[in-house]
Amino acid sequence: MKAENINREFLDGVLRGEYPDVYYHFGVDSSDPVLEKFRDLKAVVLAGSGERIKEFARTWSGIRGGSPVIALPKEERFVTRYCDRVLFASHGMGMPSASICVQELMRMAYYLKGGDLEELDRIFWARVGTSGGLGVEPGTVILTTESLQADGRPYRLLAGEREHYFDGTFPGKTAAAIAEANRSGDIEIVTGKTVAANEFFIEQMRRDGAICLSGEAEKFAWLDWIYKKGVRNIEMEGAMLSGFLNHWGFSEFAMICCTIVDRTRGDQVTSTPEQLGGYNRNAGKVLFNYLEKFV
Ligand code: R2B
Ligand code: URA
Repeated sequence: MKAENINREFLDGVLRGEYPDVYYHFGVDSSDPVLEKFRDLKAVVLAGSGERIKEFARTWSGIRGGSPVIALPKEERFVTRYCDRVLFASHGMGMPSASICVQELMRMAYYLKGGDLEELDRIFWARVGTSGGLGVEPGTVILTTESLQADGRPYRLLAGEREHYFDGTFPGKTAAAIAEANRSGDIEIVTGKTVAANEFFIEQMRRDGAICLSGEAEKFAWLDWIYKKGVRNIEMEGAMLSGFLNHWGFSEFAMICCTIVDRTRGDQVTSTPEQLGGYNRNAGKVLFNYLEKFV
């Protein structure tokens, strides 16, 4: 862990009991007794939608012999479930939403582990989601090696007038371990870079938005440019996720995204609900095959 990059000035005051930490978007604070049940936390699994979180928690409970599922009460922003050492949380769509989720979960994790950096570093983080693929069949699962913004540069944020850049790489050994845990399966898995766009239409160079700022040639030039950089899918949270987790110094995290459309063939997501369900299940299976070994 990178102790110097964790805001211990604030977080250690919580541990000393000087004030509680309010995880506002989750509707609890650090003094809430429900958190005592989360002390064994070993993995944080993130997904965009609350329904997927509920389904993941049910699946994990089934795998773990009906282990109880605990919910945090507030579901207005993020849906949360805890079951057998895994905290499942939805993050909404896009980096502004997901960054709130990740920061509050990190504060919670720090509190749960009493600020013990070795314990914290044993936590595995994963985002499981959907994405637009580049030259791969829908349903393919992409394991991300590095996530970049749409201009090919890493995630950055403004801190006042200063632009802060984050490291978007994902740990190769975790991606390799996930691939290994799925070696005997029938799901197509590809490793590659991921573009995390700030928007679904304009920044992903779609031509079917209500605003279209790029021509067909420009769109394909961009798809070709990112493909040549090693990008195999496009989504909306990965660069922030790896950026923050690298900043704090975590060693084990991953992004596992199914593709639901091949952007080299079209912009609209025309798959049926059944097909989409199947694609999502692929990403879930890849996660659980690894979680069963890890947790
Ligand atoms: C994938 O899918 C969502 C947009 O449909 C977004 O949250 C993402 O990253
Ligand atoms: N999510 C995205 O952000 N883009 C896609 O094309 C599909 C899912």
